[in-house]
Amino acid sequence: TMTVPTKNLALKGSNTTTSVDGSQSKLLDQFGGKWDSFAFDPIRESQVSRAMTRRYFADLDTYAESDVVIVGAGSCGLSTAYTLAKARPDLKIAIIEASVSPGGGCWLGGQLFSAMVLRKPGQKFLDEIEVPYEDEGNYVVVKHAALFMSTLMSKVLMMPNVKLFNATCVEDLITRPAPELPGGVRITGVVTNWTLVTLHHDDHSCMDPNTINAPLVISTTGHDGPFGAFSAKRLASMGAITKLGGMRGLDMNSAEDAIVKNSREVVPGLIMGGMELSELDGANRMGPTFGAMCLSGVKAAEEALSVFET
Ligand code: AHZ
Repeated sequence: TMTVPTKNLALKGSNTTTSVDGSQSKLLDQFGGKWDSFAFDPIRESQVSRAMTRRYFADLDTYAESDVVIVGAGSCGLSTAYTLAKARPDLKIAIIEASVSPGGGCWLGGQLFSAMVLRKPGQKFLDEIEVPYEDEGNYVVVKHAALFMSTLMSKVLMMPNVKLFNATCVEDLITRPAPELPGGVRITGVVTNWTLVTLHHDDHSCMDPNTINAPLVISTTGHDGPFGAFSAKRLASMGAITKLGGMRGLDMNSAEDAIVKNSREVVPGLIMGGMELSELDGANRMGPTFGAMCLSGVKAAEEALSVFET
């Protein structure tokens, strides 16, 4: 049972926590019963360093050849990761997120308000990840957008076949010539760097990147902005697509349907989802309704599943 600390906690010399129903907490017993004699297990600093570096570099080694790279850990990217990793626990999925904190624009609702709106049937994704909501008829409301994002993120991070590399930027795509295919190239992985390095290519020389090979890249980098629409813009600049459509104005009804329906493999080896698609296709934006981001993720994952089935 959860213990709610009362004023007793603040009483000097008190070693017990009283819950609302008056029962004594067992929590302190687990920590030795007395704060005066409390001590953590001893450690040498190098153990901490090695615990982190060994795992990080083992992960870099493991995921240098991935089955899928998801670029961007916003609401669409993480919905994609959840759906795909759950359906195919055998696939090795790397998520590359430029920001230190994953989640993209999904920590708050509209105009930085807390509540998050999803139009139906977006609530089915909330049911799947067990996020509670208020049912308002044609739409549902999650009491805090951060509840949605933190729940989704924790479910994805707990999956053994997923590794999130945050503070890491995709700064190019790996390509192979494919003259027989539309666009003439196949995407076969991503070029990465620590974001702090990416931000300083102009004032430092010789900071070459790293790479991840993967037969499938799923790009969900959001609409244009400091890092947004990365793959759409790069595909245009390398001539793999003829032009960028450019995101249109806000129209919730048409925008959400279009983003979900059009989440697809846009060039061989690269699936695109979420608001990045609006820049590619010239689709409307939807503003602060998030059902399309979840279901675009489901559609992108489904497209990925069909790639692995063929
Ligand atoms: O940091 C970016 C963010 O977390 C990350 N990202 C962008 N470029 C990257 C790169 N390498 C690695 N080159 C990169 N990571 O991608 C994430 C995109 O998340 P987002 O929340 O911006 O996009 P989304 O499509 O998942 O969700 C869009 C949410 C919006 S915007 C909108 C509107 O403006 O009308 N409405 C909704 C629902």
